[in-house]
Amino acid sequence: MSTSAGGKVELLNGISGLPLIKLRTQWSEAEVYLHGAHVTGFQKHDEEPLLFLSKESRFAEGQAIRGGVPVIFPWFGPKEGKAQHGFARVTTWELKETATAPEGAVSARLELPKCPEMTSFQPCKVQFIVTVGAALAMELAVTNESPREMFAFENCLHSYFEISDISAISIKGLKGAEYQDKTDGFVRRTEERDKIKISSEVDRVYLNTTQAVEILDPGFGRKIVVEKEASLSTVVWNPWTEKARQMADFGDEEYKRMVCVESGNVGENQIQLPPGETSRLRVTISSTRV
Ligand code: TA6
Repeated sequence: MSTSAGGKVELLNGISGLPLIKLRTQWSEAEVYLHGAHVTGFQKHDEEPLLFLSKESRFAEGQAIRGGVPVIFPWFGPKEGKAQHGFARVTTWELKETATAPEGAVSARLELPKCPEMTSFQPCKVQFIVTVGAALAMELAVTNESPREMFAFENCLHSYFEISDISAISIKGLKGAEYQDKTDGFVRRTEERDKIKISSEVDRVYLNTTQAVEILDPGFGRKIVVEKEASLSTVVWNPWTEKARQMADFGDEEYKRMVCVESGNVGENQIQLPPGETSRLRVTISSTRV
């Protein structure tokens, strides 16, 4: 499928033969696996990749892809006896529609099938829409199909960003936000820095913040901007050396080339969705030269 403005969408076989949607535009290209509705790549033609993907990532049923944008639903973090970060990212989604816009953007709409794990939850409909142009726009739409019950869930687009070096970057946009420090027993602190530098393991859940976040990367001469809608939580994570070594699907040195800035509603920001209503978590990732 292609447009007059050069947009093109193809369904291919990706790594390990997993179905992959390739989206190409005049500005950029992106890849989305049906496995987890997982955006594994987004790159503008004249730039370094915007998303990090581990060279050690697994591409297998039941395994989460390490990098890109894991879709976290319906819970964030561990849950007794269940897969960490929910089942959406390890389920094969259905491709419902692809579209090309006259100006050249292209999009794909995927739906989470009514898998067994879903039916043990509230009846709900879950869709993920990826729109590729000069920026990467993603929407996780959850509709509560119960006639009477509220639907309480967490959601998060767990974006891994490619950076020149962890020592070179700084993160702006979280000053004044309260966060839980997962490296220190979830103790609550307030972010006092305008520009956050990372020089050890960082795992922070910033709460009640709707601000856009910027990753300033002088090494790549760019600023990455993460804008979000219908999201109160921002998570910042870098595993650093010890955690990097412990992850089999992550290179020991790869912590230097990535940082996660994740957008969603987790913990006390979890969503309480009334019957019949739809939650639309939207994240737009863009970059500019600096
Ligand atoms: O979002 C940060 C985090 O919750 C970290 O605590 C770490 O567990 C990371 O997610 C990766 O989780 P995963 O299950 O993908 O290994």
